[in-house]
Amino acid sequence: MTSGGHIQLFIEHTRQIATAQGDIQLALQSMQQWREAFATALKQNTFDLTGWSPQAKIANQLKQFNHKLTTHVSNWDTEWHTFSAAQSVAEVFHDRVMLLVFGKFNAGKSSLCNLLAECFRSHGQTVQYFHVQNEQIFYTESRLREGATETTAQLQGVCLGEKLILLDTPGLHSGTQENAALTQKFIDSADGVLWLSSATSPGQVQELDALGRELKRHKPLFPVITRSDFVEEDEIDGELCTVLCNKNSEQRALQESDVLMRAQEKLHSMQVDVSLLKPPVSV
Ligand SMILES: Nc1nc2c(ncn2[C@@H]2O[C@H](COP(=O)(O)OP(=O)(O)O)[C@@H](O)[C@H]2O)c(=O)[nH]1
Ligand SMILES: [Mg+2]
Repeated sequence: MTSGGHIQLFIEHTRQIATAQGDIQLALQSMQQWREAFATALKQNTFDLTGWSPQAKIANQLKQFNHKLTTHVSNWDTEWHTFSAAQSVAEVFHDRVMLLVFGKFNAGKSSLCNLLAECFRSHGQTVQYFHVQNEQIFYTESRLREGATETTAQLQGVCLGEKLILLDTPGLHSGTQENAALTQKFIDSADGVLWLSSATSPGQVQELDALGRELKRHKPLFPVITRSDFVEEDEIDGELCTVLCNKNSEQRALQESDVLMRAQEKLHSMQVDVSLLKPPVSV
């Protein structure tokens, strides 16, 4: 997977990424108009309580319902504004393809991001690491931390070349409250998901439950089996040392087809379009 030819081809493909640039303002405007009309209609059509005895249980329930409905509608604007702050920060990346790197702690998410970043850099591409703090994006030169205990669920990532972004997500729904809006915005605008799991127990499909929202939005799912390697002892210049070797292609193919089959079944049971699933790869 990391052979020079494949990487070169991958980089070429990312350079050809073109995003559809329709006028989003027009679409937003018409959605806003629709929303306002909908809100007015909802507010005008609350239950009429005249004629009900205020002591009647049902009258009480209807009153509560009316109250919930109107407060819910009034909150729409506040929620919209919360997200629009995040929106403007996230817009820096609006013309790129963003992939969510998803998987359990220790699956190898940060390592894969760093590896791909190095490959891009060695092919003369720009690489820019970043993390999100206080609803802001901070760019850094330092690689993502590997093997680190994820105590704070910080969203971090790396821009690969001009068109591709990998988002290294410690957990989809565990973002700290202060970064919640921006984290959610990023996750919402991700275009696809790399689902990493270790070759020691690949494709634990229950992990996909957390991706329900993303998959129902038709984001492609690309399973990656990490740690597809083993340690061998070798003797170099009379000294015993350990060498990390790749698993052979038969072992990889077996795991890949097993993950494919189980993930297909899982997506089917989640009522998600199975064609979103891409063939798994081992790294
Ligand atoms: N043998 C082996 N170790 C790996 C591989 N990828 C990551 N690791 C190690 O696994 C540990 C966890 O990796 P990390 O990228 O931090 O996982 P994350 O928690 O998903 O971000 C680190 O010590 C890495 O060095 C791999 O492909 N093979
Ligand atoms: Mg990590």
